[in-house]
Amino acid sequence: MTVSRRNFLGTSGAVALIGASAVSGRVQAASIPEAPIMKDATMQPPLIPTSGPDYQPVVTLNGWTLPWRMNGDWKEFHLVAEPVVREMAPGMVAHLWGYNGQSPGPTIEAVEGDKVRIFVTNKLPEHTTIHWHGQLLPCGMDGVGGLTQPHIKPGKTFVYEFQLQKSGTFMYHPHADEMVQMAMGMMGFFVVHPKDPTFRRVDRDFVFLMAAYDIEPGAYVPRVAEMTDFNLWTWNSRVFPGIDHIVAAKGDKVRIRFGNLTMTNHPIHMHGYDFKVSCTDGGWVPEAAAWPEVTIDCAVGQMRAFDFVADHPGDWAIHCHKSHHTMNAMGHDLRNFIGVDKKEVAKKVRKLVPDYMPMGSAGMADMGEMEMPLPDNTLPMMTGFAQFGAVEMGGMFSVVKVREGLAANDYKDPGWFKHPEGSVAFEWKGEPKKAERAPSTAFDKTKTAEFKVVKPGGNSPHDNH
Ligand SMILES: [Cu+2]
Repeated sequence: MTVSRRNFLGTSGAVALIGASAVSGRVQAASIPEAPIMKDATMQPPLIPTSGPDYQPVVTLNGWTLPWRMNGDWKEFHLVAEPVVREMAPGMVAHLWGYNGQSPGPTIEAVEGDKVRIFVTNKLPEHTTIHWHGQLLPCGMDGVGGLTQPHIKPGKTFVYEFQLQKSGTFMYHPHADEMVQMAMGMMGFFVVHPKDPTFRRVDRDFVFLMAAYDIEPGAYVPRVAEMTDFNLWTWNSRVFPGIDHIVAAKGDKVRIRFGNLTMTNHPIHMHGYDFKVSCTDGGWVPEAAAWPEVTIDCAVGQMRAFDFVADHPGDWAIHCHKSHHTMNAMGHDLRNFIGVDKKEVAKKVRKLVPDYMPMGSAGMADMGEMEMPLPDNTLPMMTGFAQFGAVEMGGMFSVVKVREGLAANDYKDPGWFKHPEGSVAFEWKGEPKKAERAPSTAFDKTKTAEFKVVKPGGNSPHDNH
């Protein structure tokens, strides 16, 4: 793991400790646990539990799980809220706010019944708090700045202590200057595993959070005041082709869990399978009631998990079904030029702008293949290549790769699917048939159209006035 550790026993540690003891008299420890940080957006192997009940740990796409330490019967974690640099896909980084070096922050994993103590150190230039979305806990641990606790001022550390009442799918995010702090990328996943290791157990369990950013081409910092017109739709603050593939062995029971902290809903669609909706942030859907879907909408502030048995090998697309959410930075005021002959106009424009390229006369697919000059730190609107050519996607798109014979906990990219012979759609190369129908007259300009005019109040049989 490329985790590095920070030492909080220096001067900042002393300040942080005063902050912590001022809030909770119950902290037995003389020291704050170390806060591991992550330097890059590489998926880390699942953190297999070494004590307590057994469980199948989750895999965070392009992310990691926060290590903890035991202190008596408390599981102790340390989150640091701070400015981070997040690579959104190779070729583009964003200057965001997050936790422990990345946005989203590390995934927190624990077990139903655990007593968790979470230290939160604020290294942002403004105050913050953390709300534990979906957890049942004492009101004063709920993390709503001003309402349930004082804000955590810059440089201070607060302590949250609560016992995990139930297993399930949760998240954490600030409840202070929310519009700015969530638009800057502050969020993280929180998975509580069942005490019974066999309950709804799967072999592979993937998690991601959805966030939307508005980062102008060439810029690094999101425009936080944007309400609707975002240009980067992300899973774990990554866009296609930068989002990890979801790799599973044939026959595995697989769970995919996600939460939505954007400003709009995301219908998440997976190809090749039907799946069962198994869990929400409110709890487990009883197995007999888990309903089948191929697309599950996730509204703002909701979380969803679905389960399937990976019995169909292949490279199966998984994506948001809103077509504008599978694109990267673009202008939204493009005209539709389909059917327009721009040749004459292009000649004139090139006298002024020699590089001018007329586009869009036959759709926009040419943008998926073309290498246009882009501003620095900007991703193409439609991009990515697979074994048959340009994928013409961006944003919320990835691939579920199901293969035979993968070892347990092997999440390495297995490459593109080797299709069985004769199982790929193919070009028909026979002789074209002679036209059997009469040519259409629908667009024949030589014929005049006939219109029948019915006078208002006339004798039309449909007139019932
Ligand atoms: Cu979407």
